[in-house]
Amino acid sequence: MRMYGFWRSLATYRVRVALAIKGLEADVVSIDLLKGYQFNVEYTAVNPQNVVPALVVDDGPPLFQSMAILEYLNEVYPEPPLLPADPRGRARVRGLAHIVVSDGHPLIVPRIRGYLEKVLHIDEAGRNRWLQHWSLKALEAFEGHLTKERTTGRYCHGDSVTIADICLASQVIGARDYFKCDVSGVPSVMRVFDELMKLPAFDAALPQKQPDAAAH
Ligand SMILES: N[C@@H](CCC(=O)N[C@@H](CS)C(=O)NCC(=O)O)C(=O)O
Repeated sequence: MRMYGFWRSLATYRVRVALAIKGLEADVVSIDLLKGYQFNVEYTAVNPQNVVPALVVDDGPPLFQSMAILEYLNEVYPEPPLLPADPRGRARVRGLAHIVVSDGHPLIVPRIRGYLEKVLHIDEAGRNRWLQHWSLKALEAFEGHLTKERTTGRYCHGDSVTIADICLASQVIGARDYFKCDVSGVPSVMRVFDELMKLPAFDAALPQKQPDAAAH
């Protein structure tokens, strides 16, 4: 396998964790988002959306969108499962995951930050308010589910790691480490996050532990 990604990318983090949980290795091609290399013509041929990650698994076109990649990996490499066995459980886990992947994360990606700065001319303080606000909103929604639903366990859904945990971890890294949000208001989220960080797959995948982080 070959993964196009970037150390700081939260969507890439999600795929790194899933690969590690499944015991898979991929050669990594680093696409430097800070230098705008996602817009290079070579990378546009890989992913016309100009975002990472993309995963090459065979002779066909690369897989794209982290959620779709996680689902693919889970289907082709079923052990250990990243989704519950029951339809209702799967719906909950996917719902939690989409709080991050569909609603929270899209508001803080580089192209949105660039638009706020260069097109709307919002100053740095205003942009930081935006990033913190939307990062926390997603975590607060997660918190609401984790505290009120009895299927919450050691992790987001029971005592097995699921796709929801992978997405939650990526969102916490963005909120806490990148945008310096005060995460004291989401204690259940942070309890699960701390549990996840005890697992090598989550810890080894952390952005600052990637080889391409060294150059920055
Ligand atoms: N929904 C996509 C998001 C992909 C995405 O936006 N990736 C970011 C890095 S985390 C990126 O490459 N951004 C480039 C840009 O915004 O210009 C996924 O989950 O794969």
